[in-house]
Amino acid sequence: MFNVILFGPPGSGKGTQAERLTEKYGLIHLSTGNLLRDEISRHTALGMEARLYIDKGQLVPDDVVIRMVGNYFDKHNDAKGFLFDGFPRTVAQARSLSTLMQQKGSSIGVVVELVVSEDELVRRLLNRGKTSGRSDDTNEEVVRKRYSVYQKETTPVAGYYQEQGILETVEGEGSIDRIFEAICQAIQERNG
Ligand code: B4P
Repeated sequence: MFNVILFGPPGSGKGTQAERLTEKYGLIHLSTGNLLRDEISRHTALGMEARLYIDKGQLVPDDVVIRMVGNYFDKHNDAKGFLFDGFPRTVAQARSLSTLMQQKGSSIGVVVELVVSEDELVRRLLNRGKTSGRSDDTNEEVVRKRYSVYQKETTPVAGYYQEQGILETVEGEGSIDRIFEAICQAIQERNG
């Protein structure tokens, strides 16, 4: 089992690259953002709770996200590997993921961090907001709040994986194809 984490700020292209990577490597795509939006569209209790946070640009509480990820794992026992997109977003989530991996007798092979400037992120997300129907992409204040939450709560996760020696950094600005190639190279170096 080879597991990859795609890491980076909101709008850095995690979702965009994840689609291609899962196809190329036959991994199961675990996007907590997609799972939460699915819960919201089905009007579940979890979705209703999550929406309160997402609409304000805040993170959904760790216990809610971790439970949801655990359930998703249970449904994919035969996976040959996972691509984590947008998870973990806090050090508490990273520690829970380590425990879940140990229980499966597995580990994270590589964490690929996409680096993009704040101005480019805001531009991309507001642009997506014109067509996506995503309420968290239409308001510049909410978009900037997401970035400040990322800096405060999520960037320490990079340090957590740096200490484990599995963090790779990729320039996330430029063509989608070129960024994809750079990510594949980082994965292949670790997956021999
Ligand atoms: P997510 O769904 O994870 O989404 P994201 O961070 O906004 O976007 P992503 O980085 O995937 O960008 P994308 O490829 O789409 O999170 C949404 C919310 O859910 C969070 O704010 C939070 O509230 C909640 N949440 C999710 N996971 C959570 C967790 N683990 N814990 C707590 N809360 C959680 O790209 C963005 C745009 O850029 C697209 O329009 C794309 O076309 C464009 N783009 C991509 N690559 C480009 C390139 N190279 N050049 C130009 N444009 C590009």
